[in-house]
Amino acid sequence: MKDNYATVIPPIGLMYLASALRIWCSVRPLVKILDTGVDVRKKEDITEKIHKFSPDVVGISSMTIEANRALSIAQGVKKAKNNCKVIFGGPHAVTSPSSILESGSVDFVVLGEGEKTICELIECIVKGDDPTHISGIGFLKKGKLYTTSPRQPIENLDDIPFPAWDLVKVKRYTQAWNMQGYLARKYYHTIVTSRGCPFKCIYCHNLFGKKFRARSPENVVKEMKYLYDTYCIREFHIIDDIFNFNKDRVLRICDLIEKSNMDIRIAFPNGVRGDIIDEETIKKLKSAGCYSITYAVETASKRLQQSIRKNLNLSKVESSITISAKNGIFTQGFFMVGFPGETHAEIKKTIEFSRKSDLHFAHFFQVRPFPNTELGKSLEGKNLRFNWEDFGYSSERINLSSVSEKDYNRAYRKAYLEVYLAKKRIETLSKILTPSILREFYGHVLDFGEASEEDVKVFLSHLACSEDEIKKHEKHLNSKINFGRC
Ligand code: B12
Ligand code: SF4
Repeated sequence: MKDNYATVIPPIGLMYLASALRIWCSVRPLVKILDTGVDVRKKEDITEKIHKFSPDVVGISSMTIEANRALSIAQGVKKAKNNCKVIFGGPHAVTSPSSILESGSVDFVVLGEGEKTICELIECIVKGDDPTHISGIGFLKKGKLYTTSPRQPIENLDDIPFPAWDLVKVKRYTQAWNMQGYLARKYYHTIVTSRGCPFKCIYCHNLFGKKFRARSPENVVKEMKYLYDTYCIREFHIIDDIFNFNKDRVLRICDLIEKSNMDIRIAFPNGVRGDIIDEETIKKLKSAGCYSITYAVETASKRLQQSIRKNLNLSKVESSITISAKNGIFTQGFFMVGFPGETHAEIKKTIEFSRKSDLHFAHFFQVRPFPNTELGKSLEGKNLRFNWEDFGYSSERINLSSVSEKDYNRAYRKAYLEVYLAKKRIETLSKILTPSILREFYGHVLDFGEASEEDVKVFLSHLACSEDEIKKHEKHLNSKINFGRC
């Protein structure tokens, strides 16, 4: 099951588990996927569906941000069928196994990579065996969390069966909001070509371990070709942890795509490390169909790059952004503000980096310490409020920076104004976005940044379009923005 938030992408994790169960699990269970992002949304309808299907086991996948709803669904499952076993997996299971089990509606948590674990666990449930010998799981023993030995990662990813596309409505995800907000082609699908990342960012959830494990280029392109031929998929979003860790593999994937004669577009909504990619690779990606790359820069402060252990080489990533943009690739950047002890000058440096860069779009996030990450652990015992009940996008942030609450929130909102009111960005975006999308987009940016009338004038003065269009933009923005706040 997947929760429903603004962005809904194919539940690739569940699709992998379903295939593994069909092929690897000796009890050959009948498997269904219920995606609460696109199939059913209301809790009552979900419970109703479960009641009708009457499963022996329900597996739930959830990120931490979706945890509340996932747990209430688990509760609904137990109400619909009390003897149904509930297994909880995905990022939140790793983040907070105890709280999931203590909710009373979940029997097992699966920690990390799930294909092998789910098969063994289902076999164990069917046979009524003792689960303590199954690695990679957690359950309550005498009311306390008991975790078994860690699951060894699957060494050869080519061994994992392809995701069970037949269990979801593949084309329907095109109608949902995807990770980058737009598509170059009508039908797209996500694809995972590698797992694990050797870097050590302190805010990372480290789901797939520190060893980079990669599918062979042949296996990756075989999957693409299958989706191309069977489901008319013409665009792929690659969502690895670190797709470009091995340059030769990237070049080989590009070669095989070109040889396959598939007419496709490729986007990287995440998973490309900006300081280890070079011009040759960027050009090669472009000729294989890549039209969009998102670089996670996070902070432009060298001190913070070290303290968060991302250790990104800032001048290299800056140049990768420029090379990508020059090669006609749409470039986006992710930035984080509010790291422990971050100063106002450091926040400004990050904003300035994104403003001056050749990025088309920049996204800013406020740092949140998740339990069980290095960052979360370093703050344990500091009496920080962490309210699962209210853990949503709009819920209150914890300010770890050295800047006052008011200035921190102001700087965060202003970041958008500073970046998007830069002359070169307005000129570029007004050439590539349709006038109505541009209006809509700037309406949101200016409103979120609590823009003044002066800011709107700056925007209008940098526009590269006709007088008539400028007037239309002005009218739209003036009606959208709540100047009263400023
Ligand atoms: C795609 C993606 C998104 C997408 C879609 C997420 C989704 N619901 O599927 C979007 C863009 C929405 C997204 C948003 C965010 N994301 Co995100 N995202 C990812 C990403 C890059 C890939 C997820 C994926 O499909 N992986 C591939 C599949 C194969 O893995 P999987 O789903 O985890 O499944 C495997 C195991 O987890 C396990 N498993 C999973 N479910 C289950 C269920 C059962 C029953 C069992 C047995 C096993 C099991 O088995 C599967 C196969 O091995 C991951 C990083 C990563 N490498 O996973 C981050 C990640 C999931 N995201 C993360 C975060 C923090 C976020 C944000 C909160 C970031 C932010 N500050 O805004 C937002 C949340 C926004 C929101 N409101 O939803 C964290 C999650 C941490 C957490 N504890 O929740 C991750 C892990 C990144 C990281 N390395 O830290 N994200
Ligand atoms: S680069 Fe990404 S996947 Fe790797 S450690 Fe950092 S946050 Fe995690």
